[in-house]
Amino acid sequence: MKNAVHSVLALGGNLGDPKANIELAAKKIADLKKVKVRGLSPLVESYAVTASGIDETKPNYINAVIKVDTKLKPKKLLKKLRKVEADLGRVRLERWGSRTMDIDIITYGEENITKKTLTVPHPRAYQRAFVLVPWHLLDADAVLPGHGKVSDLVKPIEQDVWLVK
Ligand code: A4P
Ligand code: MG
Repeated sequence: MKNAVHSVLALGGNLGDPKANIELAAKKIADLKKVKVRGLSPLVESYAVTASGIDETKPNYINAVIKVDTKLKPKKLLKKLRKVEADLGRVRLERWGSRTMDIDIITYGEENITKKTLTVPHPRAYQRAFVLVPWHLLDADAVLPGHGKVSDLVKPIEQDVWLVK
């Protein structure tokens, strides 16, 4: 795709069949117009991070990262991703609550976006093993704008997630 922007998306869920949901979401993203999927990471599992910390009583999450090239503007991309979340049965109950599918925009080219509805790079990505580890597995040279090499960022936290068999 000519003049497309490279973007990294993070997917995760802990309700229903999260593994199947990630694969379904990846298919739906691949079907979006003006979006070309460049790669899907291995799937990783981790304990739920909630507003009050790690909660092992909640179902574990499965997470993955997708690289895309897109000609959609950031807000349009977000809107389409929200539609994919909704198609997969996502209901918004509480912030950081359990969900069938969450799709976050981690990076959009080198852009810094600080709008009410969209902050890119994702403000918590730099400290989240469930984003950084799959991203690193997909792209060993990845850089998170403002935070540096993903290979350095994963080191202190990589034990927080494990590969899905
Ligand atoms: N929004 C702003 N910036 C972005 C962005 N870069 N990408 C806005 C996507 N959305 C963005 O999101 C709330 C609002 O954020 C949206 O309306 C959008 O306009 P949401 O998906 O409704 O709510 P959320 O996911 O609960 O909030 P948020 O802030 O995205 O949560 P996080 O930080 O993504 O955390 N534990 C494990 N193990 N694995 C997980 O994947 N995920 C979360 C969600 C918590 N615990 C987890 C996991
Ligand atoms: Mg979200």
